[in-house]
Amino acid sequence: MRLSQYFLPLLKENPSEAQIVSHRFMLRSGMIRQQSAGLYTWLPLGQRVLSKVENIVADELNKAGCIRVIMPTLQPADLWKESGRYDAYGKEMLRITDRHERDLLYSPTCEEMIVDNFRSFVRSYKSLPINMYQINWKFRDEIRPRFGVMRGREFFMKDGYSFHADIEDAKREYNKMYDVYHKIFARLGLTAIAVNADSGPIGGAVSHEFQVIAETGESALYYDAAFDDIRAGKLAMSSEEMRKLYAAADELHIPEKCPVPKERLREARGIEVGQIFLLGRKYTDAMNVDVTGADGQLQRVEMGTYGIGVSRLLGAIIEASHDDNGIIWPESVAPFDIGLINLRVGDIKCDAICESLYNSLSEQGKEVLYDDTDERAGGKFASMDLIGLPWQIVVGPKGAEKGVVELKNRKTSEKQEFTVDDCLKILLGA
Ligand code: 5CA
Repeated sequence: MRLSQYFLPLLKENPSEAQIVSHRFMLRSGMIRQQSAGLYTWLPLGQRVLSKVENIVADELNKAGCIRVIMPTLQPADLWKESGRYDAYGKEMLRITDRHERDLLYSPTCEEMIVDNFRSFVRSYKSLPINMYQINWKFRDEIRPRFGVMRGREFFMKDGYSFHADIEDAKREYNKMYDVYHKIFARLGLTAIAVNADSGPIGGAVSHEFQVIAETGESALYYDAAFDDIRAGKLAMSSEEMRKLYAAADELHIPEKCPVPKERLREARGIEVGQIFLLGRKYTDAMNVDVTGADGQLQRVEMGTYGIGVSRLLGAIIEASHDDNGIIWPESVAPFDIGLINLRVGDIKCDAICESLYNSLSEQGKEVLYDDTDERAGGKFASMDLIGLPWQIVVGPKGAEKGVVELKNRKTSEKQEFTVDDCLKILLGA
């Protein structure tokens, strides 16, 4: 992508409404624009990252045998009246009436509709288990939308739902999702701590929230100090071992009952990037969902549900990975792999080197943002640092004379000169 032909509306000043660093950098780097409280346009740079995060989430779920669907965001109220949640959900649910005076709502989550789909097709225990998910927009009329995409009103969420013949099988899937979530967050460059949590309006007896530690997080957490060693890479543990360590959300932490001695107990704030729930029969009881069992008798279906805040994850990644100059994207989700800076557009040698790098890298499948504008050097460097691409190639007239370019690693700030060929070799991993 040539910057001169791209749409990258960067902001020079810090927007006054942004109280936390991720919100500030998302606005300044032209990723999002607020349309109204908690509603955002995803500008081109933001859209690219959102898609990459979505694809990683989908990839890991697909590998784990989950099946993708899409359900409507606008839903008939009838289903929600049947489950009893139409009234219970309260003001967070956006209610709409269509031209025929039918009650609709904008889905804040999707248990009712997936259950309705399930019961209209599945008759036998032989079809179980089934784990279906969607990645789709949700609306919750949050009383205090804030911190940008962290607490939006409309937000992008992965919501998964599993159906089982018995509770043991539902627990097995729950544990599997617990592991899959750790894999997903690791691919996004995050270490999440799974804390025991209250299941709230979604319901179910067992629930874990996946929390990314950050000072600006909205949740208070208490956990065994071992998690800090895991986060620092000093200790490796399987999810099974991690499950045995103490970790609780604020509402479930009772100091008198805490099994961890004070000196090993850590208190921190976290960003909840996902939550899983062992639902049991909450919805299948309310909506009468049975299958025929091995003995020919009808039996009630057991469920689990598994959420990930896909749009919130972008904020969490930035909170975890930035410096004073801007975002530092992990390679897995960076909007482009490489920023190519031409310091003297119009100079024959600079232009030729840039064109050749741009073409060679693009042909090899690398995503390159080529700054071919005539902005001054300082501005180009600042913009590239702000948007946080993992690599920058700087092509200036002096180097171009000798056929060398400078390669900068955004994360380490390390800069080194290379011939054009060596630079290509490094970036293409040859
Ligand atoms: N049906 C269940 C599982 S899919 C469910 O809705 N779970 S949830 O309520 O915990 O939401 C799933 C995830 O969505 C949360 O863990 C959080 O990361 C994200 N989320 C929830 N509310 C918001 C919001 N207002 N803005 C951004 N992300 C949100």
